Amino acid sequence: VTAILDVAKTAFAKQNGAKLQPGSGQVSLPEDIRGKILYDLGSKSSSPELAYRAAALSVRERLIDAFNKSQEYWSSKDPKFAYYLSAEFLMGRSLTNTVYNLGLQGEYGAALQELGYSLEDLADKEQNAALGNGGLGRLAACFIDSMATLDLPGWGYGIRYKYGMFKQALKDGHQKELPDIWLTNGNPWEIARPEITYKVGFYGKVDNFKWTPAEEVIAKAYDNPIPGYGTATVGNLRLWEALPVAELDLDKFNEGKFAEAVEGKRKAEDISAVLYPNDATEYGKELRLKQQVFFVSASIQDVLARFKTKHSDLSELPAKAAFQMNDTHPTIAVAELMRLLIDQEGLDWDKAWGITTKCLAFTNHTVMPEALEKWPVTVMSKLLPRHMEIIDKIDSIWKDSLKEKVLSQIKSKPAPKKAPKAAAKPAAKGAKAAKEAEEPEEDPVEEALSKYGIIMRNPYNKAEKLVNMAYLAVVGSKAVNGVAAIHSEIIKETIFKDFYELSPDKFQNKTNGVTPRRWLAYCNPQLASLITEALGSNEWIKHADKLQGLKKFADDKGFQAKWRDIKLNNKHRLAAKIKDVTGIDVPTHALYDIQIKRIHEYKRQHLNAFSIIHRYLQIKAASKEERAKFVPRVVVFGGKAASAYYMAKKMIRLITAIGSVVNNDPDVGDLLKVVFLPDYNVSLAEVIIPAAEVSQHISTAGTEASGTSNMKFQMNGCLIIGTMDGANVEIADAVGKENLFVFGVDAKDVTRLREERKNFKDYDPRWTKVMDTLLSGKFGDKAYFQDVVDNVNDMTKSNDWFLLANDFATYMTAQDEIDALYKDQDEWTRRSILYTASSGFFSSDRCIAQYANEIWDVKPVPVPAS
Ligand code: GL2
Repeated sequence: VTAILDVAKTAFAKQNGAKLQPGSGQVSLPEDIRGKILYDLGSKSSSPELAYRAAALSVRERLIDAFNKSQEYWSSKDPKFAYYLSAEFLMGRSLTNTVYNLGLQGEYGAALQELGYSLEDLADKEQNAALGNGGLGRLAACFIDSMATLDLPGWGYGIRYKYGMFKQALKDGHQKELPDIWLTNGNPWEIARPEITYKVGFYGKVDNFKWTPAEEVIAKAYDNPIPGYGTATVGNLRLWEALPVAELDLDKFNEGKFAEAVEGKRKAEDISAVLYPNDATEYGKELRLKQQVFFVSASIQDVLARFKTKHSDLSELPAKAAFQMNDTHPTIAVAELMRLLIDQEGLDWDKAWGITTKCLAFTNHTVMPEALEKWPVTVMSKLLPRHMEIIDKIDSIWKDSLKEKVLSQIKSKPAPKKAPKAAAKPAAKGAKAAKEAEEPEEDPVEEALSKYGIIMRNPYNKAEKLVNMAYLAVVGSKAVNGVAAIHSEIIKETIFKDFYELSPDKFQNKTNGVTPRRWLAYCNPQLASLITEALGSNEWIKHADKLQGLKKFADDKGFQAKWRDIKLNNKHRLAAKIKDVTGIDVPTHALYDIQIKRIHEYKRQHLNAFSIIHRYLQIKAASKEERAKFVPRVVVFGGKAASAYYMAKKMIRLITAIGSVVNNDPDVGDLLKVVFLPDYNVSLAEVIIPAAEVSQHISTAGTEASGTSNMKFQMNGCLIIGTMDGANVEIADAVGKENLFVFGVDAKDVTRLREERKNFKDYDPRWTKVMDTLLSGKFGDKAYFQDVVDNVNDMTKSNDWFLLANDFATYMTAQDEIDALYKDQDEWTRRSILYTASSGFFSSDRCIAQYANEIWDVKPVPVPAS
């Protein structure tokens, strides 16, 4: 059949000049691209935009050929698949990544040159696919790259948002959000699958376990082929678009009510319209829950449909499918898989539960309480009545199973001297205690069980009940993991303590990783060539542990000089970008100091900003001779603030306000520049990271689950100033702690310090000066910055929750160490080489191999190269 198809394809191609297959010898690549401009895009003339689209369409054909082969091969072998369920996939651009992963850079580079373009210039014309907020979404993108590269049968499943992460502009130094209209020119990297659709229901009634939804939408599939590197394997990211069951309400239409006639369509399409722009912060909107069940239901239905084409016994499902739930966002999967197995497949409860708890696994990505989703029972019951019924039953069976244990615990405890109620609430005082004493006494067993409850009381409003999605996930999963060693320990001691004590074996760690393709080989091509030359091969791109081989060059002066030259070239590229975007001239001989990540109080961009104020004051106070000794710095910030996050938005304004003063002060000149690069995204990161010399990862210890940009900076030989938080701890282990600029309190001390700080008065004089300067109006509107200062400096208004004042002194010491070390360029470069050399562990290939072996039990199935 394939042979016949090939003959037919060639015959067809011969009659249709422009449709000839590139790479088959039938047509040259430049002709193919020209043909695409003419026939697919309908233009007789070319432009960089058209050339990008034509080149992408041309690459797409190669990609689809390889994709079809891979998927057919896997289907014929029927191995176990991993399904990565994620509300976010922050893919960025695809052209360079696809061309390089397929090994076509030579061919396409030459063809485009013949047409008068370069691959790099055209790559710049592509829209970023920004279907994610930050680290969590980008991690998902790195993971599917690694799955394909490691030949692991697996797909990503998510939502095809019409509008991705908002675009950020600056207006008078304030963040302004603009819609991300990324699909206007079409998306050459996706394949629409109108034949693959599923229905997803909402609302309605449950009668004797039978759910009749009041509203239904269609989920339509779009496949995004994911090419592996150095392999024939091409994986898949299947994203769902929400569509109405019926385009029009004909009755309304006939009545002339045209707006009402399309109301249902609009409501359905709303589900996949926008990505919620919240990163590790509050969600809580009903539409968000709709989005979650929408993509989870479609994905599980899809997996079951494929499974059933080959198997009839559903108890084999765990041998064929592993679902990884990326944070709480897809955890409704626990109830949805149960529902499908029971209501649609006719399984009994116990059998369905056995299958569900063998198929699902859960990753926690944050301990921020506001990001651990909890849905009001009222919302869940209304939107998903059958799911709520199932969750109720899971909760009660779960708690029943713990009753005996709890009873024996109660019996083994000495009997309380006072009434049990009073003993259980030692903190209650005065009127509050009196009110509580009036409340009916709770059964002690029930009370002891309540800490395990998937359904819980809202601690701020006892009348309200909530579904704790993280607990649902823990109970419904075979494995639970954190994303860095310290984070995985913290979740066992804090948010999941009671669950960990019940089943310690369920808890694992999977330290995050990033793909060395995008984040070193492709974004830093000169460094990649130098590394390949030094190591004698480019195997490190697939086996990042081979980067270790660079260690022996760390002291080699010749190698150091080449290493530095490349950094300087990358700094020139970034300086040009800064000039282009902001109009600010930055010197390339200065130290490039970068902090790029979502703007958040816990990430403490304001701590960085305060240290810049201190530096500025020092420069101002210095004599001419003293000024000559300063190490010039360019401090670059990038990151978006959630649109409703008041303080984060003020932090942006703080940075831009400092920049406008510092950058225009003739006393300062080239000694200090402060840049806020608007609209931070994946492509911008690809320019910034290779140019960075020091990067800041300065979260309050215990708050950043892992961080992943720290790994990207490390790979690119950028030194790190950071707290002992998230993956910084493991980076310090790998590089040698003495080679990082470490400061700040340890995570174990944070709770105590937060308590003690209520009486804190012991401010560092440099800190006080910074606060005073800010409140003097030096950086503009002092009233505007009053609450920024109050938040960290006024213990009567706030207790400096993120411990900025506390960590300021050690932070300044670390900053001084940076300046001192930069004067010794040989030592600086030696460290830089060591960073890259020790970054192999932080490859997402290592991380995904661990998921595959230790959680999914999915084995590589390499697709034969044809
Ligand atoms: C995050 C964490 O904040 C971040 O530290 C971590 O690196 C990533 C990936 O594991 O996950 N959690 C979260 O909710 N977002 C993150 O980026 N948005």
